[in-house]
Order: sequence, then structure tokens, then C-alpha cells
Amino acid sequence: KPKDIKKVLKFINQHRTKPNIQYYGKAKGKNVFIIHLESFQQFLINYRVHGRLVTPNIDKFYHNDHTIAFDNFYHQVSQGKTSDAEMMLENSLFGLPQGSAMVTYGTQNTYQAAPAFLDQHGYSTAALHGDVPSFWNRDNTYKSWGYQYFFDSKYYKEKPSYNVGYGLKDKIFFKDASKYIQRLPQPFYAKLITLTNHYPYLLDKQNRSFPATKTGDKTVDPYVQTAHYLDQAFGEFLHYLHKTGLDKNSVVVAYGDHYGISNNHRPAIAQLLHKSNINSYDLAQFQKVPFMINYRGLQGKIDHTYGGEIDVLPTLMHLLGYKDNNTVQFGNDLLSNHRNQIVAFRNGNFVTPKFTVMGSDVYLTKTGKKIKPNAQQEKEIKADRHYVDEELSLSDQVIYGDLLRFYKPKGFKKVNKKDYNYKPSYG
Ligand code: GP9
Ligand code: MN
Repeated sequence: KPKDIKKVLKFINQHRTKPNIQYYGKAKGKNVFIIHLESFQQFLINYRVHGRLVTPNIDKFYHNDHTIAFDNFYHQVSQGKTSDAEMMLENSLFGLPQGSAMVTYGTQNTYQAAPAFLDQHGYSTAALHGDVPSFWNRDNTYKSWGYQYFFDSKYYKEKPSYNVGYGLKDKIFFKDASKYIQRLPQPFYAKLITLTNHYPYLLDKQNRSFPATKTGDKTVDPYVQTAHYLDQAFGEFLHYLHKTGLDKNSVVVAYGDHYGISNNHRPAIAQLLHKSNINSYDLAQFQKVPFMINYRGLQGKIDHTYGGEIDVLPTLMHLLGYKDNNTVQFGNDLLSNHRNQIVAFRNGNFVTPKFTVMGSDVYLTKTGKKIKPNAQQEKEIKADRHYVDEELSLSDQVIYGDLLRFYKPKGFKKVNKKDYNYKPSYG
């Protein structure tokens, strides 16, 4: 068993990417905000309903002079949804093919996660979320990941009208969260997980300031309404960062965790995308989510590299100036110049700049044209598939076998879960 980690390290060492000197360490010492935009898909960017932008604040942030936004960035979650996204973002490990790794392996396993690492480099760390702490087993998993603080639903003002769907409404959440953020010693790493833009997209009347779409699919139509509300909440939070000057010394990372509209709604998706029908290529494209990095001094652009949630942590670590030569992370730095750009979906399908492979269907990624691969293409696809299968299976082995307990990277102190207590009386 202990030797299984060797196989993993061999694979990872083969695929480690060198940082891009243009970005390496350029955000050193800054605070980090991870803003989790619930169920937020890339198609919403610049999307209009009856001529009106659904998410004007996020659009503006996407195009901001100091934002690098990735337009070929995919969610890679499976059944673990939000929890899979969290696992990838903070560990660069995939969620599992079934269930949620945070639920099944969050409590017992050893992790070398972002919060623990940053804590050991002088950061204070906090997760903030307006749902009960047990959801997705966060209260236990966050200890394994080394979060110093977890400000769950108990920490915010309670009134029945403040909640909708899974918990606290995003505007109230961001506003209330600010009082905890204010008290975090700097530099800090703070993750804020939003909620309101979650299926079935419920919203109270006074917050409904955007018309639902009219596809006739009841589970799809209110999506833009809660997305609009999330956008307003996000806008208010950016305003707060500006007012307090926190925007001057903070990196703001914002991302959509996964689709809001599942593949079961093809006719509605077709209408939303103004297409007559939807094939598996369109569905692959539909799994894009925004990924944006913003800080003062960053020269903004739309970056077309192909990547996904697994790549976030290596990207962030390089920006913060931490050399990655001994971590167990399956992603690679999105800002690096020599990436393989193979994006694995959790079911083994994948997208590269050349090919989109969905089951037995192969498309050219640039045009969406369906092809019957020639011998040369077949060879490339086979190699891509091999990489995808290997990274998914090795990542699973790390989690199933709790392999990080056998690995002691230099400069990283093992997390002791007993050091953490998230009860409000300790807060
Ligand atoms: C619950 C929230 C929803 O706290 O994060 O998770 P999801 O259903 O999107 O996985
Ligand atoms: Mn989610």
C-alpha cells in the first residue's frame, strides 16, 4: 500500500508544468477570495433575455482590465456536485465516479489541501457558507483540509424570510460574511460559497427583478432569475471590497461550480442557445463554467487555454509564488505555456483543443464537426484517452487508499483534525 503513492508521484512528476515567469509570484502575500458561484454556467456571460443582460456585474468583472477570464474552462464534477468542485479546487484531486468524496472520505483521509498549506505559510483561512455545517460533510472535511474557521449558517442573522431553498439568500450572506472577513488577520484565504442560484431556483417575490425565460420547461425557466439575483449579490460584494480597499491587496477568484441545467433538458437548452437541436458536442460545450482571476496589477484578457476545476490550485499556487515540485496535484497551471490541455470529464469523456470525445462520438472542438477519425487522429485520441483514464484512476486511488497518509512532502506539516473546532462559542 505505501508504495502505491510512488505510481501516483511518477505520473504527476511526468506532467508537472513549469510556471510562467510573467505570472509566477505576482500575487505573493495577497489575500485570496474564492467566490463559488452556485450552478453558474459560462453561457450566462453576456447572455441576454429580451435584450437585457442577465448578469451585468459578473460580465463586467469578466471583462475587467484586471481580470483574466478563461473561456474554455469546464466543470468536472459528478454526483458530488458542489463537493466535487470543492475537492478539485482545494486539493487538485478529482471527485469520485460515484457519490461524494467529501462525504465518504472527508473525515478519515489525510489531505494536503490549500487551506492547510496556506496556513503553514502565514495565512488565516476561512470557509463561509449559509447552509447547515453538515451538508456534504463540510464540518468534518474542512478540518481535514485545515480550515481554521468555518462560518456556517449558525453564524448569520436568522429570520425565516432570510432563507430560500438551501439556506441564506446570497445578498444577506455576502453582507453578513463581511463582518467575519473584516476580523480575519491578513493575509487571509477566504472561500465564500453562494446558494441561491440552486435548483429549483426559488426566489421570494421582492427579489425577483428579472423575467424568467419562456422555454416552457418549468425547471429551467427560473434559472436566469436566480442567476440575476446572484449577480446582484456578487456586485454588492465587489462594491464592499472596493469601499474597504480590500480590492487593493486581494486576489479575487470567481468560478461556476457546475451546470445549473442538466442534460435532461435538451429542448429547453436548444431554445436558450437559439439552436434547432442539441447533440453531444453542444452538451460538452454546455459544461463550460466561468473561471476568473482578478487583482490589481494583473493585465486582464480572455484566455483560451483548455482546462477545468482540477487546474485551479496549481494556477493559484504559482501566482502566490509557491513552487510546485512535490505536491500530489493532478491539474496543471492554466497560465503555464506548455500545458497538455486535456480536460477530463468525470465519466471519461474529454475535450482537447482538437477533439471533443463524447462516448463513441468524436467532434472537432473548433468547429463542432462530427468526424470519423483517420489513423493519425485515432492515434492522438488514444493517447489522450490513456492520459484521462490514468489521471482519473490514479486520483481515485489516492482517495480510496488514503494514499496521502504515506506521503510527507518537505515543508508540509500533517494536519491534526483535533486542532479544529467550528462551534460558534469558539468563534
Ligand atoms: C449546499 C450546496 C449545494 O450546501 O452547496 O450543493 P449542490 O447541490 O450544488 O451540490
Ligand atoms: Mn453546487
